[in-house]
Amino acid sequence: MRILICRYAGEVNKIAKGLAHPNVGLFTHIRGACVVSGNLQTLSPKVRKFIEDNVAICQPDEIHICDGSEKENKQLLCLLQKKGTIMPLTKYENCWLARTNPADTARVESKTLICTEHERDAVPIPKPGIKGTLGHWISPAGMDKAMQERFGNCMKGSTMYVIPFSMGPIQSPLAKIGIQITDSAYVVCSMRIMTRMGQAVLEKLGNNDFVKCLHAVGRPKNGKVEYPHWPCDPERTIILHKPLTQEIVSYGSGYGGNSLLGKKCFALRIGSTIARSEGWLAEHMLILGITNPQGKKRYIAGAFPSQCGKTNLAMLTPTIPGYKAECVGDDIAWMRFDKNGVLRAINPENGFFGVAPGTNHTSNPIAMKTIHKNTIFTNVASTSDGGVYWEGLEHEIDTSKLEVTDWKGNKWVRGESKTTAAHPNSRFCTPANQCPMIDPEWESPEGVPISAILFGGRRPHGIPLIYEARDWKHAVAMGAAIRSQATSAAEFKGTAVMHDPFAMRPFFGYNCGHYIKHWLSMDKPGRKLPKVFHVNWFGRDKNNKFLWPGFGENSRLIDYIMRRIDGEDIAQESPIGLLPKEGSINLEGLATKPDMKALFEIDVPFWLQEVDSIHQYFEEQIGDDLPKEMYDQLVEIKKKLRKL
Ligand code: GTP
Ligand code: SPV
Ligand code: MN
Repeated sequence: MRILICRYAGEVNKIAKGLAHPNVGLFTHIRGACVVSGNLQTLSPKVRKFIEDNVAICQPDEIHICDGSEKENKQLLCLLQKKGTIMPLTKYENCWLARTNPADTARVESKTLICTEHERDAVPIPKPGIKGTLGHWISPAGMDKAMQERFGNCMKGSTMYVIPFSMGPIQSPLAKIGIQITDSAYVVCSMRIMTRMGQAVLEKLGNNDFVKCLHAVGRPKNGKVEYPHWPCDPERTIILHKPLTQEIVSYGSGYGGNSLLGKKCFALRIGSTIARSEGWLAEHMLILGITNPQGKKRYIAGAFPSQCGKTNLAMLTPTIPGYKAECVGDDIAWMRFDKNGVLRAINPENGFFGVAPGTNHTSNPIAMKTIHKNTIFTNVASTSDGGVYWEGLEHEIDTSKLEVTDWKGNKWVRGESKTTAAHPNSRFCTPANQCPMIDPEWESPEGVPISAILFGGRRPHGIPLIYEARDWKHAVAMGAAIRSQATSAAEFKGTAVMHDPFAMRPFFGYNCGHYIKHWLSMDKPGRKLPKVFHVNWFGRDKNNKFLWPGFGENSRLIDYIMRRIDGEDIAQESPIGLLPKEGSINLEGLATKPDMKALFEIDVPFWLQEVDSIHQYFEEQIGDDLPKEMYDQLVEIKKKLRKL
């Protein structure tokens, strides 16, 4: 591998000096910027204009139109290594570690905005005196101003990369194409893992429209770049979305959802607006295939907020005999009813951008098998033998025999250092097709049929392990009422329980009330609506210990769900929905029997308060934009609770 790196390093040098180039003879300049890779002449007029307009603003020195090839990838990795942005992890095959500026480690929800003419199209208007929590709005003039203040000359001295990418398998009728402009080679390499990227996408695109994505890492106004290997501008970071023109503009951050614009910005925020107008759903959901001991296969989708277990469930290793799980996607699902009334889902992504801490051979052996080649790790710790380390690997990596360097680059000693080795939002970016349990249908152009949807959150108290919606309206209310503890996936500190409707609070591309109405409208004659459940793996006992073992043991609930899909009479009425009848969850083989009473207790005072806070939240945050059916559902639950 080292020899290869040197060879490509040589090529990069030659290119930098203008001595050689793969497309020598096709050199072109746009407003003074030299096209160092790719052929501008072959681009459609629309793509060309998009590039030219942004070159005029950003003033890069060079333009690189990405072809997505292995060779290009190696050149960029080599360049990143030379700049000190990434370092090779020699214990594995083609794996890399990036350490970010410590001020750029997560999504910034407070600086993520939706741009529409009328505020109410983007966000619900909260009650007077209440601060809105369901997204942020910016006017078209405000967006123009924000861009003017940030993008002028922002790529001076840098290379502008042009990334053609497809969300969804390129040939799928459900796929959508975007072009991302960025000045970060790290983003290019990550987008190559997370999306289908390169020349094939341009060919599919033809002269059609595409989602326009502009990204720049930015520089602080005072010119002081504290971490030259990871330039960014945390103070002026802004992530803008204009659904009308299908534009995404992101400035100031190189991290995750802020910079890999195909993911949350396109597949969820712009995606949800396209989905509404075309009659489908763009959701923050994993997709899992399950085959039961009788050989019957079903697919299940699940919406849990960030850092609440989607990747882990998507890579489930069932502990109960006879079950087989296969993974279609771990974060995003695009779903639509087909002409037979079957809800079909595709995973628009091509890789996993998964949370590292907590991942180990016991909790997620599949992820561990996926990430040891062709993976970019960000903000994990490294070991002196060229490996990675994070919280959760204590029993697998003997750090007493190794030197550990924490995510900030400082020496770290287990038991002595006061800080964590890895950042809690440190991640692996790894190709989906390396996952040993990837579903044979994961790239199916028409999508996989969905039989059940799970909603869930991280709730230490009061919320049962599983309960089922009675009907579609109840199901929609269940999604709208999701609450979860804050995690480090965004800028929040602490673990306060927050409302997170449909696990989409940070990702709505339009007014949440209208979104809920759209969900209600899915109930049309002739459609086979999936069964809907609420799950909570995160209940805790008096000693703050998890009540449920979770991870592979969640297969016991998947088994229950499969049997419910088959119509087994194993559920019973309760005020909040259908609960499993006693003894209907298979606990065979569990060394320690969980406290099922605690896991399923309906504490009436707790639930009355829960329903009240949801009601208050709906009124204060969504008001008249919330379909009346949602309030009716809450009233109904309250009536039933009072009868207990
Ligand atoms: P995003 O990528 O941010 O959208 O997160 P995600 O929803 O994919 O969450 P992920 O599966 O990465 O899990 C987040 C954290 O929750 C990790 O630290 C896991 O170890 C932990 N976790 C996941 N599943 C379980 C579970 O069943 N029980 C417990 N106790 N923890 C879990
Ligand atoms: C999430 O926060 O839900 C993620 C990580 O999946 S990011 O890509 O940064 O949005
Ligand atoms: Mn996510």
